Amino acid sequence: MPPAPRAILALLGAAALIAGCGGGAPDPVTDRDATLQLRLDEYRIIPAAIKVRSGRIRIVARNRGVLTHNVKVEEATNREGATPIDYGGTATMQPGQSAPGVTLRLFPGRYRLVCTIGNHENLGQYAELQVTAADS
Ligand SMILES: [Cu+2]
Repeated sequence: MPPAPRAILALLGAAALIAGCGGGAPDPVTDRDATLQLRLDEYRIIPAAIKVRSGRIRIVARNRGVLTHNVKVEEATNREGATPIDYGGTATMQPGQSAPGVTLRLFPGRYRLVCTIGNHENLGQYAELQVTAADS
């Protein structure tokens, strides 16, 4: 007996979810009003790739998870063992809490958003932030 169409759709949905998480480089979400609206849970920063214009950038984050989380902006470095430069970020949020908006001034370049609590970053709680020149 062939599987019901509903079951096939559910499988396709699951495959799309898997493809959208972690694997490869996701299409960055382009932010136009210089405010990064982030959602945190175990162990993700959503969206996982963001593009924004350089200048004053506001970070607004909400913890939708069951553990405490934060968001820090770091230099994206591939240098082994190098301590990344910390550009600042939010305070630690309890589950269900939002962080007061934090405004940072970022130059064009590639940055990494990470949660610095415990080993959350190693568990996948990070996002890529691309800052483009203001006139691009
Ligand atoms: Cu975390």
